[in-house]
Parts: sequence; structure tokens; C-alpha cells
Amino acid sequence: MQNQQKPFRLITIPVSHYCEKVRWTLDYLKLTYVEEPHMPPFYRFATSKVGGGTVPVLVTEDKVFTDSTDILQYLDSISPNEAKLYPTNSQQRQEVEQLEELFDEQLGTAIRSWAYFYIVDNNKIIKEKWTQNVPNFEKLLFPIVYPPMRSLVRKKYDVNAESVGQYYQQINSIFEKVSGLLADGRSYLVGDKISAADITFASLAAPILQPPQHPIKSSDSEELPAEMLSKINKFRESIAGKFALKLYENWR
Ligand SMILES: N[C@@H](CCC(=O)N[C@@H](CS)C(=O)NCC(=O)O)C(=O)O
Repeated sequence: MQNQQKPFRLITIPVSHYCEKVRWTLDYLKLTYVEEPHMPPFYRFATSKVGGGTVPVLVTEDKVFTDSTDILQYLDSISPNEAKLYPTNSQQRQEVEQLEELFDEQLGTAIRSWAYFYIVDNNKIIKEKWTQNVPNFEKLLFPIVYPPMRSLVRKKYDVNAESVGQYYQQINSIFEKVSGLLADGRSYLVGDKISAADITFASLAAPILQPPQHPIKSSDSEELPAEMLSKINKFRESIAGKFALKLYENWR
């Protein structure tokens, strides 16, 4: 049970897939929270004020959580048994945790670098992505702030023609692993109910699947480079892609 009086604070960059992982979990668990959406680099003022760095950051009355997995584990610890996203069976819990770590460390990062490669030079697309739901003054500053940040984004996320193929392969190999797990006809990645592994997979894969139920609007298909769009369509048609899209349809 949410044993605090006030709603949680969730500091986000709204389009961030790690933020979506936490937002979905809060919605799924029907916990009350207020999202504080910011654009890069303004989110830093909000997160550093509470001792954090990257987003998402969850602020409770007692504690600040600065990593999406720590946030999910905390939210799970205050949720009733029937809603838990981490199985009570220790073998299954370990499987969920291992998958969540794989998706966090290797899928979310690869998708971010791969996707930026196609759009980093397109100010219109980046503006649409970065400024959804953020305060107006941040939105107004986008044309000044983004051009000098572009090279930082490239550097920080290793966005370049040499690495893009390797990130594409990394995404494909995780999609193949997920498709393999689903080959026995199971409905969820671990056990017989939705878990943190499913929510993590679907939310981190969302940027390359563009589920219609996602709370942040996707780019219009016609705006995306043809090569990116054709690969997105392939991801959407894969077994793992269809699985994540179904999770969005049924649970988001
Ligand atoms: N392991 C972290 C990753 C979070 C993360 O990479 N957040 C990105 C947004 S997608 C971020 O804050 N980037 C800005 C930065 O690194 O300063 C988590 O799961 O919370």
C-alpha cells in the first residue's frame, strides 16, 4: 500500500523509454504520482536538486530512487501480493531480474543509440520528441539549446555510422532471445502473469515498435528516414515485437 500522504513525484524526460517503464508500472499498480516532465538539459536541475542524475527519478516522502529497476523493486515492495511484478518463487524472480537487467543494460541502450543515428540531425523530429509535455519555457529554448547539444548526444550515446550496425545486431539478438522464450506458446516471459520483465521489455522496445497506446506520441511515419522505417516495420512484425505490441494493447 502507498503509505504516504502525498502523491509520488516522478521526474522524467517524457520520451525516455526508461521513464516509460516506471510510468507504466505506477499506472499498472494504480499508485498516485505527479510527473515532472523536462527536456534535456533542464531535467538535470530537477534531478540534481534531489541528489540524482539521470531520469527517471522517483521521490517519495522518505527516499529518492534514481534507477528504474530500484524504483520498480520499491514499488513492488509496497504493492499487494496479487499485483506484484516480481514473482514470489525465487527461481522465477531470478529469471525476471536477469531479463530486466539484460533489457536495461543492452536493449534500452542499443535502441537509443540506433534510433538517434537516424534522427539526430533532424531538428523537427528531435523537437517533437524532446518537448512533448515539458514546460513552455523549455520548449521555447529548444532552438537555442539543441544545436550545441547535438554533438554531446552523438558522443554520449556513441551515435555514428561505425557503431549503428552493431547496435542493430544487438537489438536483433535480444529480440531473437525473446522470440525463443515465447516459442513454447507462453503468454508472458516468466510464469503465467505479467512481470517486471514484460513491462521492461515492452517499454524499452517501444521506440522501435511505436505502440499506439504509448502515452507519448510517435513520430509520423512519413517523417522518418525510409531505412529506419523499414527496420521498424521488421521489428514490429517479429514474434518479440508482436508480443510487446500485444502487452501494450492489453495492459497499457
Ligand atoms: N539505468 C538507468 C538508465 C536511465 C537512463 O539512461 N536515462 C536517460 C534517459 S533515456 C538519461 O537520463 N539520459 C540523460 C543523461 O544521461 O544525462 C535506469 O534504468 O534508470
